[in-house]
Amino acid sequence: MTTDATANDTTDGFNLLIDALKLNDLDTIFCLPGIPITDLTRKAQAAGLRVIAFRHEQNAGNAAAIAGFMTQKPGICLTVSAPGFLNGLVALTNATTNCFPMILISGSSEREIVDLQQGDYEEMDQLAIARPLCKAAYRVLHAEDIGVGVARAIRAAVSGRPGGVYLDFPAKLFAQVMDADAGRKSLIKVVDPAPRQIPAPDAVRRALDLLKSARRPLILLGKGAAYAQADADIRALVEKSGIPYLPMSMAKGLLPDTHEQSAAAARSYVLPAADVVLLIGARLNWLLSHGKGKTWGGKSSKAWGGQQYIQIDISPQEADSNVRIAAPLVGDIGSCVAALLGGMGADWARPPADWLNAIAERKNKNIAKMAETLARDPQPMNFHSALNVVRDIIKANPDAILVNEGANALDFTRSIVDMYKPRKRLDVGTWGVMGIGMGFAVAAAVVGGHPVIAIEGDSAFGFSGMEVETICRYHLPVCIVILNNNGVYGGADVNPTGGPDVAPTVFVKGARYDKLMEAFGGVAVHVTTPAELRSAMEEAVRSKEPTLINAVIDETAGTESGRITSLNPQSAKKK
Ligand code: FYN
Ligand code: ADP
Repeated sequence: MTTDATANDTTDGFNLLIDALKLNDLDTIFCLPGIPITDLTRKAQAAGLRVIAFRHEQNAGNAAAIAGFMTQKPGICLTVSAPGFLNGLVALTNATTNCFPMILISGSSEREIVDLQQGDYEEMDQLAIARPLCKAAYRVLHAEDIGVGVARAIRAAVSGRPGGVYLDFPAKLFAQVMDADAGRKSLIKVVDPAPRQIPAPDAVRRALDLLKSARRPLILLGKGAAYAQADADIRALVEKSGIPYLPMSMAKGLLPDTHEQSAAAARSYVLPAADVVLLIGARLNWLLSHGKGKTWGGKSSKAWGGQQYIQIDISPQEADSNVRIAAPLVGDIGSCVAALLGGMGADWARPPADWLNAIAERKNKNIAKMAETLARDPQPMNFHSALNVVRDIIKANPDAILVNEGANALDFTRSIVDMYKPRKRLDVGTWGVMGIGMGFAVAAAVVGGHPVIAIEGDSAFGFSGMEVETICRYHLPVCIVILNNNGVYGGADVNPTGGPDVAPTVFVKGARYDKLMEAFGGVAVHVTTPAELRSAMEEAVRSKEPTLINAVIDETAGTESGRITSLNPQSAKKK
């Protein structure tokens, strides 16, 4: 027992949970202290765990989720009961949607009171509420079951399709005492929590035959491919096959975005034009037009159709979710990619030159158009001129971790800022959710071991901005750049009534978010030009000091919701 047992060689729920986490190499807890877990946070820190306390549980949960994505070990989020649990539940659900492994542990009311609805302090049937929103949910009532509970939660979080797990700890469990030796024996060190899932040889053969038959093949890399940490084999598969690839946003960097086989700058051409698409850890959901070019209005565009899909996924039921999958390859990405590589003879033919040339033509046109836009230097700055600086900073610091959220701030960063290494771009993911920024930034700094650069829309930053204090408190190497255009999407809307209230999407004009960092002792910078932005970012990366840069952006720049403006239904004719 690594934690001090009580006098007559007994242990308790506090120590059993701490020891179960340590036994399974889970050394960091993201939390917000309060009833009934305050003492647990103190004991965990005293036992040598890293305890990172936040200002809102949603941010602690997001931190745990992205720590899971980055490490393949479930991130641990610890909250108080009821409202704290509910705040953490948003992150747990988002983690499950994104296939990030995390465990939300919440204190709760005693069963006998909850089940009789007798009106306890923060009474809530948390287990019942969590169950439909996460991958698995368990409650532990007895100290001798804590070892099993933690083991089940770990295995559920990382085996198969990773996801979020809820672990319910009624308050009295923490103080339950048991024999220390029996306690030691009750703990479980999980063996092989995420077992390899080897694809069937006939499925590998089917996939290779279809890929070999393609005239216009395309490889699509999703965040599952980034999570799998099979980086060398994935790169080998792309390069050996010679097939163009398209990275989804969190798969950027699996191969450098500047790679000659990247088709990212010809996205709208390659997706409908490809005849065989190899999906590696990517779902055919809204981000991929459901595999049929489904426009946001629900109509399928004529350009799509006729594609044949090969889908590598650890989830057997993912195939056919949107369109027919001609060659499902079920297994873990590492095993599936290795099997494909093993089956590709030395004589594997590269794709036809006309396909590669057609892609190069469109790619070069878009790159030239982008270069022209990036070369402009408007005053006030727009997204392009500011992000042209960020592009250079990331190129000079490829190990830096980029956190990104917003609408225009997200979409323009995705296409302008090239990534060079895997798992370095952390963003809004499958749900497109706002509010992940500071939780992701804290976790990236804590577990990533490199400086973090968070590129934030001013609206997006507002969801988790109070964690600037957390970033300063732990003195984390986080540089926050707020692309401040005075509102949600922009600051140019007006109240049509002419009344005193500003339009719903408009913020305080000229807000100085940098003052927030000043309030907590970090480095605060206000910039209005690319040169000022470059200098401030270079200093932040050099100094590794918590920094917030308030970058003034033209309030008319950008569109409503960025590249998904059409998702925001608008009245047929503007009044
Ligand atoms: C991409 N592009 C480039 C480059 N990279 N041109 C030049 N150089 C480079 N490096 C081109 C690309 O070919 C596209 O042009 C265009 O830029 C956009 O590329 P992107 O962003 O990859 O593609 P697209 O069509 O926007 O992707 C659809 C999408 C994406 C839904 C996957 O928009 C997305 O992930 N959106 C997330 C939205 C979200 O979650 N928002 C959060 C909250 S919204 P063409 O090929 O000519 O089309 C709150 O309101
Ligand atoms: P993106 O949004 O980047 O397209 P998605 O989140 O839609 O990515 O898809 C990720 C897919 O990867 C999920 O279907 C998930 O089941 C799968 N996945 C995650 N980890 C692995 C793994 N290790 N092996 C195989 N598939 C995986």
